[in-house]
Amino acid sequence: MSEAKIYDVPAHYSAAGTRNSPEDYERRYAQSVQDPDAFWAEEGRIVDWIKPFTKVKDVSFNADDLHIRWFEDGQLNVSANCLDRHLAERGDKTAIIWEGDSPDQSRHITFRELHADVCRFANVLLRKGVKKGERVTIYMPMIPEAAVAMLACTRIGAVHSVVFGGFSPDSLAGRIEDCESTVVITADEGLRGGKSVPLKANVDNAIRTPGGAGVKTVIVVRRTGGSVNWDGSRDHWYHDLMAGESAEHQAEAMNAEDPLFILYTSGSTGKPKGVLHTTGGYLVYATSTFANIFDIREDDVYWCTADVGWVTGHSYLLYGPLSNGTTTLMFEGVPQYPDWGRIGKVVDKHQVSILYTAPTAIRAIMREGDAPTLESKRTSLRLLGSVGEPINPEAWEWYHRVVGDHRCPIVDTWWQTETGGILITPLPGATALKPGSATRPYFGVRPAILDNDGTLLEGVAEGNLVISDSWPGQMRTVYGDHQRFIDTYFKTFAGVYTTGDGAKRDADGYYWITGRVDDVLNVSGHRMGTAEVESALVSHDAVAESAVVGFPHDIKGQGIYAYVTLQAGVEPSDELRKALVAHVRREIGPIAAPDAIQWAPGLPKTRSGKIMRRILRKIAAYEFDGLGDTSTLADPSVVDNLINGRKAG
Ligand code: 6R9
Repeated sequence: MSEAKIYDVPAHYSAAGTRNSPEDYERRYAQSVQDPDAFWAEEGRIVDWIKPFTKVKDVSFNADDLHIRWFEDGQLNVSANCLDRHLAERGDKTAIIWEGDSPDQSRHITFRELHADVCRFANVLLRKGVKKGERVTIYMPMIPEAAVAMLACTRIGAVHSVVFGGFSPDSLAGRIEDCESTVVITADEGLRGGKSVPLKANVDNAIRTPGGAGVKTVIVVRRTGGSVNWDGSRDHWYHDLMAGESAEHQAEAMNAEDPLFILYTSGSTGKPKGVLHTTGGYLVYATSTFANIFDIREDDVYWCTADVGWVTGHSYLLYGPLSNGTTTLMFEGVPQYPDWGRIGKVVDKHQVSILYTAPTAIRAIMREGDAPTLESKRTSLRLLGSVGEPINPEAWEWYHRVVGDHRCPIVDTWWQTETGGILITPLPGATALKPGSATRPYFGVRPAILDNDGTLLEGVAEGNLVISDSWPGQMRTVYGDHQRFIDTYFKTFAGVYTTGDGAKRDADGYYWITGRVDDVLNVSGHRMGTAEVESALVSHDAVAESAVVGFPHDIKGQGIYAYVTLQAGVEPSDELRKALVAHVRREIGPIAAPDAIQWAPGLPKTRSGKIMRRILRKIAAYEFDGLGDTSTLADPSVVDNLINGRKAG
């Protein structure tokens, strides 16, 4: 990040319709942190309240008296905000564009149609005995019925727990058990890249384990028509239940601090945590951030590629867009099917104006060269977004140059499952961009950098990223384990929310996320972000992707171990290995030169695309036992491959 290139706000972008200018940002940001009550009192009105709030914020980050409450005496309903309030003005507007796995399948669903289906399904759930506050597990592919199920839960005040369709029966059972849900909503099969995913069979298997034993009702959407086992006492077809139901339902008035959903996420230790979000603060935050960060306009077609099983699929595929009355595109498939040009082709087909995706997808597409992407025009795009991991400048530049045709600003949005919405991000029209930097805090967000002793660092600094005060979208507890919530986020440093990420702040006040703090290396007493070394490696022409971990080193304390995936068609060699070491020395400095490079045909990634560094650290350390749970990997066979490579090297 030495001499970062700066991309000013493009002239065409500061034209009419843009929500923020540089001056507006500075003024509103200052106001939002000086008087958060006033700022959020006003911003809180962007959603419809059944009973308006009179209290805005009641928060203490003190571990002995931890409490986080927003808008606590207000009442509202999330589904009513996403649907009912748009019917008068936007009833015939498309709410969801569904693009199937196969390029010849797509559907448009209007706000009115979606409203009717959600009401029907709310009535189905009530008829099945689902009560306000009860937990409902949703294990579904990327089909509109997933949105219907989620919204119907919020309509009656049931708490959804969406489990990503790629998780195994055991993982599903663990999550069902943890939140004690008795109702599961699924599909016969999912469809991704032409291959079917046996969702109903996985649910059956989950229910056979002790964890899943409490399930009484399974509602099954027919997606592929593939054959499924059936237990007539428990299983019901979605279309049968929907057929007889009324499309009228009065949304339940929920208290602002009533639970809205649980989403399980992995921590550094123990079983996954059930991150709990509540109703009012979450919705206000998702609605506000979505509108401002994506600079939303009435005719936008917005596409977030995240699965509904991840937090991005909650806040920025579903709730943020629909609450704003924005058309949201839901894609069932994968970027490489039927070919690597698919993303651009979907953009053209539906005239997408905003594309929000992950660096891992960008690198995968980039690896195939420009040609597949250039088969599409992409002239409808106005804005690009990135989320999930630090984006290396190389991928950023490619995304900007090829996908966005030099025309579209990129919002690199930093946030977490725990934060509910985006905390650090550029605002189009307001923020000059630096490739690889998530730039500046959103309104009301107070990031700070602490050293390991908890001392606050001012100005240009690098250290632990913490957030000094609450924002409405913050998680409220770990479901069923409030102590774990306090211990994980409020004990490391007193009085602040600990993110678990490291960050640098530059002379312009821009934040550069360096990766999880447990990934920061200490080489000969120098701190080194793994993301930084990776970014340097990936900036070499031969490299498609890399993952860097620390490993025990006699002299330096920690050495740098790099796993490198080469571009298609590039052969590994000792010369190339030396060239890469030299390249990193050149890019960052001798201190960053990898001590070892292992060629990696694939990296162990979770199905959401996150590299499991824990495994890579073990392999680098030559510890092949106790690699821990590899069940969440997209392709567990890459691990054996890397172990063999390590032994051979
Ligand atoms: C939204 C999401 C959270 C972790 C987070 C950080 C990494 C996410 C990032 C980013 C750098 C970005 N992360 N966005 N790092 N720049 N723009 O991904 O939530 O799955 O909970 O992951 O992802 O390390 O702590 P989640």
